Amino acid sequence: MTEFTQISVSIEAVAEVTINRPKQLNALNSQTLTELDQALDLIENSNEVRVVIIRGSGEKAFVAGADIKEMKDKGAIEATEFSRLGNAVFQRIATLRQPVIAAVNGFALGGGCELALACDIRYASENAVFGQPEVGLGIPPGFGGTQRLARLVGPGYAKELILTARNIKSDEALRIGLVNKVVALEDLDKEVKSVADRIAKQAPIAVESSKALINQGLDLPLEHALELEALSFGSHFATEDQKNGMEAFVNKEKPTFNRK
Ligand code: DAK
Repeated sequence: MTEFTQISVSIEAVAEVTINRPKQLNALNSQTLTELDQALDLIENSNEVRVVIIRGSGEKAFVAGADIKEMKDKGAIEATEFSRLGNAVFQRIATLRQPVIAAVNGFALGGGCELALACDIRYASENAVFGQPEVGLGIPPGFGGTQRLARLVGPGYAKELILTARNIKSDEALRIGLVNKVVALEDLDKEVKSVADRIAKQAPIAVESSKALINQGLDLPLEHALELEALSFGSHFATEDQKNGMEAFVNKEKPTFNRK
């Protein structure tokens, strides 16, 4: 386990990143974002990590947003730098080669909702609350909320949530497709670990390619995206994982995958 001042990260097949500012409801300041970036360095450079879980510490919040206390006195240049840092870190999560799962307990507001949106899969506890309260603070969402929320739940719901600054509970978040699954708080870690373990057992190169293909394809015309898929598909036939996976199926055995 590597402990930074506000983030801890364990590097193993299922890596766990915890945001550790429970008294401030895990609000993200510049230090938290910088440490998150450093945790991503460790994950990206590890040959061991297959999947990542991000959670907030304590039972009250995943992340209650960007740190308003730190942000409120920023000038235009500092605010732009803060926004660039946040955007770079969140984009890094979204495009990280390994899949990232958000385990959302309690508040996921503003930058917290945007952090969950940057992840690939979102599981929430029944007490989770999602929202983009920024317009009530005099700013638009700044860490990708206007873009990723609209892509995930559609422009209608995204506009309603962002323009009204209304918070929603986990049942509504599930209904509009903002989260994949809602479970009791006491089951959240177990359920998230179970989906992470399942991903970690699949062929790693194929998992990484699938994440990248879905992400990249959504920004391309279908024709180009399908060609990208075909090229990626073909390239997997030069991997040991493909040989092992198909050989094991034919021999009615369990495959072993070595990310080769
Ligand atoms: N920032 C800083 N401190 C926060 C915080 C936040 N976002 N949220 C909570 N805290 C702190 C509280 O100030 C309090 O600290 P102390 O007073 O004890 O020192 C402690 O956490 C506990 O919070 P409460 O006492 O308020 O707890 P309650 O249960 O009464 O209320 C709450 C929980 C989540 C409803 C409430 O704390 C709340 O409304 N928090 C703010 C939620 C919010 O508005 N979040 C969105 C922040 S804006 C951009 C970059 C990024 C962004 C935008 C632009 N660019 C640079 C362009 C993102 C913006 C945001 O995320």
